[in-house]
Amino acid sequence: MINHAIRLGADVEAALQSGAPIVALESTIISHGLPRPANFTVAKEIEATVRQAGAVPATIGMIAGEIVVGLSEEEIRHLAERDGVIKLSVRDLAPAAATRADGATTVAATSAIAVRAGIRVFATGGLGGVHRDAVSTFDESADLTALSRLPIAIVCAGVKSILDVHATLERLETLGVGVVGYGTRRFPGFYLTDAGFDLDWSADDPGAVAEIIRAARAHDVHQGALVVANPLPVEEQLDPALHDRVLAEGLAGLEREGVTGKDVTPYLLAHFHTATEGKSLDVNVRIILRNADLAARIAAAI
Ligand code: PSU
Ligand code: MN
Repeated sequence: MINHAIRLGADVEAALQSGAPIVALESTIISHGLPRPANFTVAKEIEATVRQAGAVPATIGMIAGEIVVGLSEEEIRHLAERDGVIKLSVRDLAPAAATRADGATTVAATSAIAVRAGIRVFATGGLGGVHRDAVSTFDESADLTALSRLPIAIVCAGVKSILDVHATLERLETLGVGVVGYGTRRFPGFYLTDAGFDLDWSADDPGAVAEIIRAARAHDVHQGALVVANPLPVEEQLDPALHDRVLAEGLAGLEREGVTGKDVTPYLLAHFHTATEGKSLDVNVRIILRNADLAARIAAAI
C-alpha cells in the first residue's frame, strides 16, 4: 500500500506551526511555462524574493507520486530539468499519485493543495481562463472552477493575454471569484499592463489587501478566491505591437499543428519566448518576481 499523505517541507511545517507568513508557489510555471535552463534559476529567485519580503516559500508539486508542499531545491531542479514531468490539474492528482508520477501543479491544483495545507496566499504569473476559441472548443482552464471554491488570495498579473480576457472576466464574475486591482482599477493583461477592462475594486497597499482577506474570513460568507491583479509598470511591459503580432502567429500555429487541450498554454508561451527572442521571457520573470514580492508582503500583513 502507498501512503498518500501530503508531505510538508521542514520550513513550511515550522511556519505553519508558528503562524509565520507563507506563500504558495506553483510548479507548472517551472516545468511547462519557462524554458530551460532559465526555469530552475527563476524558480530559485522566486523563492528568494518571497524570503526577502518576509515570508516562507512553499513551492508545490509531485515527486514520485507524493504531493509535496515546500519542495527542496533538489526536487525543484528535478521538476525543472526532467523530461516527462506531467502537468497536473486537480483531477490528475490521484491517478498521478497512484502511478508514482513526477508532476507539476497548475494554479488549480496548487491552490487546492495549499488550502488543504492551511496556506492562504499564492503567487503566480497569470491565471488560466477562457481560451479564444472556447465557443467551439469549450477550452476553459480548470483554474476558474478551482478558484470559485477555494479561500485563497492569488497574486497574478491578471490572466494570460493569450486568452479571451473579456470572457474570462465574465466567468470570474459568474463563478464568484473576487477581483481587486493592486493600485489600479484596470485589469492587467499579463505581458501587457492593461488588458482594456475596468475593475470595481482596488487596493493600494498590502495592508488594504489583508483587510479584504480578514473581512472575508470573518464573514465566512464568500467562499471563492480573491484575485489580486498586479499590473507591470508600463515601461516594463512587452511592446504591444510585438505582442499582438507574435500572438497572432502563435494562434495560427496552434491550428496548423493541431495543438489542443492542456498543451495549448505551454505551446503559446514557448512560442512567445522564441519569437520575441527572450523578451517575453524577461517580462514573464519580472511579472513572477513582482507577484512573489507582493504576495509575501500580503501574507505578512494578514
Ligand atoms: N502563468 C504563467 N505561466 C504558466 C502558467 C501560469 O506565467 O505556465 C500555467 C499555470 O500553471 C496555469 C496553467 O494554471 O498555465 C493554465 O493552463 P491551462 O490553460 O491548460 O489550464
Ligand atoms: Mn484547457
